[in-house]
Amino acid sequence: MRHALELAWRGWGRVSPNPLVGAVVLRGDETVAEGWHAEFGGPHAELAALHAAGEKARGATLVVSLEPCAHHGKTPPCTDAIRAAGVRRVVAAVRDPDAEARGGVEVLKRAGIETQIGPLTEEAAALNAPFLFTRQQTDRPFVALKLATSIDGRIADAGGRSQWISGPEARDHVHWLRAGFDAIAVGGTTALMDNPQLTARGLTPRKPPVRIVFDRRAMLNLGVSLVQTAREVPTWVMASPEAPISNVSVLEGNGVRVFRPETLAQAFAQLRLAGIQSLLCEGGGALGAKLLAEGLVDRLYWVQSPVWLGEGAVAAFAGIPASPLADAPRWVVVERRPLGSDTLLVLDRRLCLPES
Ligand code: AOF
Ligand code: ZN
Repeated sequence: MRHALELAWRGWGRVSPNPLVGAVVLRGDETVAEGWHAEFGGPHAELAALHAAGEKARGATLVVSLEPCAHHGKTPPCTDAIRAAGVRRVVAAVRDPDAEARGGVEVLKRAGIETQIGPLTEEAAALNAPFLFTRQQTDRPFVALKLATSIDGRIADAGGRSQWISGPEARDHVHWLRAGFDAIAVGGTTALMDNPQLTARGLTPRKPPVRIVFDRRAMLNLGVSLVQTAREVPTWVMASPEAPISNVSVLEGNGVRVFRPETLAQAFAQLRLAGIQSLLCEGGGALGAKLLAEGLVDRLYWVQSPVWLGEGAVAAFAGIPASPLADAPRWVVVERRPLGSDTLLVLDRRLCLPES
């Protein structure tokens, strides 16, 4: 199963909003074939693995990181292919909560195939957190916040300088990370001051993530590269109903799609309706702190760099209400990864485990 989870990652940037799925065909202890979901709308991982196994699938065990689907979607049901291949046993890490695809285990059981859920259910749930989250909650996308802080939790020095706290390895990793999200967001001040591109580099995503700027007054202007390239890479601005109409017109005239939600919650609801299932917020500090304080962050990608910025430097976690230790929210560690001299810590607010 660990290998199936590793294979699933090969679809990163290519399959969203569908899940990352990997599969292995076993005969006894021997791996006879493997497969993964490589492209949105393409063959599912199970089918790829069964195809690779050929006749060796007969009587074998199929190990897959997500319950096989039982529906006709863009592809026929994997349960049909599993039966036709003569698989004897199916081990799936986690149930599929998708309203259309669910129920594969029951279908397989009725066909006389042995089934099992787990091991590595929690790892598989973390792997597909955005997919599972959006099947549980429909009022907003799965929201991840990326932070690069000093060892003392600061995002900029006392003079506001933040380039660069983290090293090149961490920055490359963030480019790779972007490719798997439907959208990348920053605050208006960050867009104006840092003039970022917010494109995925190092991996070509199936669709470039939509670039979103939370800019209540619609202050972005033509000097900003996000606006200059809005006709090439989708760029949206979340303004407020009070934003000057002249600013909004300039943005729209340059190919920027402008939304005018009243609150942050409404902004997220509008993004979900517009098809965004997963969003990676990259700052700045004010937007990140607001998202955290309002409980709108599902995942934290926290790059910790071994530099001290000390008193007076800008704190990453200001304005979070205090909690007594006994009831303090405790997040789930999803991953710890060294990146050069930095450390990436991936934390989820909770695991989205489907009912089994
Ligand atoms: C995938 N890849 O490897 C597996 C999936 O529209 P379809 O036919 O591609 O079906 C998508 C659904 O199938 C998806 O939401 C999930 O519930 C299920 N399993 N999907 O894209 C895969 N195994
Ligand atoms: Zn399937």
